[in-house]
Amino acid sequence: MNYPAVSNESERWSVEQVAALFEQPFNDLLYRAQSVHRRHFDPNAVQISTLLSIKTGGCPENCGYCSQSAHHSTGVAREALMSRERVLQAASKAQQAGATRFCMGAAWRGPNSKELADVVELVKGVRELGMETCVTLGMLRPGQAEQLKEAGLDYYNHNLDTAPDFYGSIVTTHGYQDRLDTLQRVRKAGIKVCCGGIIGMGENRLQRAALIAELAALDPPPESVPVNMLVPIAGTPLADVERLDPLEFVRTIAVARIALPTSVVRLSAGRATMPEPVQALCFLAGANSIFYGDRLLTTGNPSTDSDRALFERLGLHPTEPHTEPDRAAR
Ligand code: SAM
Ligand code: DTB
Ligand code: SF4
Repeated sequence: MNYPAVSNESERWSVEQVAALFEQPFNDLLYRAQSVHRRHFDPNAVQISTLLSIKTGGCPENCGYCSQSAHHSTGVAREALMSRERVLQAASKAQQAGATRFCMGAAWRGPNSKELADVVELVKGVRELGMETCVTLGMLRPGQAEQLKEAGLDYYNHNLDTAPDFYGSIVTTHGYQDRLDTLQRVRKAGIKVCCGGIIGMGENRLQRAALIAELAALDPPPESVPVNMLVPIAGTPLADVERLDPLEFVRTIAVARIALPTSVVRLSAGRATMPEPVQALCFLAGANSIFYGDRLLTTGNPSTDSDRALFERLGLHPTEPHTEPDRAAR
């Protein structure tokens, strides 16, 4: 088989090399992705995270896909930061249902000092339950990531979302470099990076390749890479964008797996409307994490019962918490 290869997996991928992966016949691409996957991971283990929107709506940013932007009329009401008690209740429920990581999302451009102090307390509380912690709070100012690290935060989620040359068509209130700056602050503070994107926003294949090349060029690459299928939200500029072929989504997962061989790739938003055979192909393509629980932030997700049944049918089992592939063993 003729692979357009970066043979040494730790070499940097160019956009053209990533694009060449997309052009492979589907079977060749999935075979290669599954082979890479098996070199680094238990092929039947899937990491399970539960999401909670701790501060919903009224966001000053204008991300074109987002139900929570104050620039769009989506019917999502603006709420205050959730109380510690409610957050810990939700975390505990998620833990009992089988989640090992609790991800808290806030619709902020970035937190102010009071808001960050409140989140620090939430992180401490969730850690005390014995769960891994992740937060996504928007852009961080110098010093803020260090406070989160001090609280024991495991992961910070901050997505690049799409290709650099498409980002300006999706959001204009902040830029790609702002995202990279926050990612660097998170990395420097010693917090693990969760960074991915959204597929199906009207980008072309080359732009999907450029997103993956950007993610793979982060040094080191993100430990966790969420790949979201756009959930179209009525009232947003992207509500009526043409739906992406699900097989192109599977290809994107496979390409991410090959270009990011030691990252955990999460099959993220979009599962609520994704047929289970397509989800199974995503796992075959190298996805090894999901959001679990009947809600994402403001939209639905498959029920825990249906996910348990799917795992059973596919012979999948949850990953032990705090286990990661050996990144030195490439
Ligand atoms: N405000 C913070 C930020 O932008 O980083 C955190 C919350 S934001 C909702 C987190 C991520 O959710 C976005 O970067 C995007 O990748 C994803 N997301 C939001 N709305 C989505 C949608 N409608 N469909 C798919 N993914 C979405
Ligand atoms: C990520 O990449 N996907 C999650 C999480 N990080 C914060 C959010 C998905 C949101 C889907 C739309 C919603 O429920 O509002
Ligand atoms: Fe939505 Fe985050 Fe953009 Fe705000 S910054 S509009 S919450 S994606």
